[in-house]
Amino acid sequence: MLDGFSRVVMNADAKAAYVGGSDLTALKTFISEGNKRLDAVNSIVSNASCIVSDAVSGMICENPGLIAPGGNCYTNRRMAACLRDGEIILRYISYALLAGDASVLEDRCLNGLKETYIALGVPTNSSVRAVSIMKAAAVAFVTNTAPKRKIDVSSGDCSALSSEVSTYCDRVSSAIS
Ligand SMILES: CCC1=C(C)/C(=C/C2=NC(=C\c3[nH]c(/C=C4\NC(=O)[C@H](C)[C@H]4CC)c(C)c3CCC(=O)O)/C(CCC(=O)O)=C2C)NC1=O
Repeated sequence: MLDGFSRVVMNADAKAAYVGGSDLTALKTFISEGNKRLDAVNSIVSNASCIVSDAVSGMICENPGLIAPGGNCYTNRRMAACLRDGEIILRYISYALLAGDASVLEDRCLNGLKETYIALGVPTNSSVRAVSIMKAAAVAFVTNTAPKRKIDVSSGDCSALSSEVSTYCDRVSSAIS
């Protein structure tokens, strides 16, 4: 598992080079914008169950066959497994956003997930849809534009963080597609 700093060290070491130039500039920004990043993570995790349940119910509303006999969310056990998977995925996305690096998400969550889903008959298109709803919600929380859940935080430009969290969500979708 890497973070923004260890990633720079690993890349530099691979080239037997000193850390410098644009890498140091990027890390300076990582530090100076650190509080913003912590607020962004906090905004997602303190609304996590709302984000997950909204995404899963949206996915089901669009495709009610999922909760009919034969559907992959049919029975409480599978419904619970689906909600739990949503929580797991969002949790790893939040770790990646905190670390400023996708490796924790890749290594501990996405590695082998597609194969697991195929083996269990979990429909990947529906999972991708749930992730896309979580993405829209995560972006709204990072930019503090979720209409009914605005938090009291000093305002600033969070466009870089919102696109960063979007790339982690996109990474999940492409890993299971
Ligand atoms: C470390 C990270 C980690 C991940 C990511 C993980 C995923 C994961 N999801 C599973 C099952 C599952 N996942 C789902 C999810 C869904 N079904 C749908 O129709 C929806 C599209 C979707 C929810 C959005 C369901 C229903 C099952 C149970 C399938 C079954 O047993 O028939 C299983 C099989 C074992 C189990 O049922 O607990 C694993 C390993 N486990 C982990 O430890």
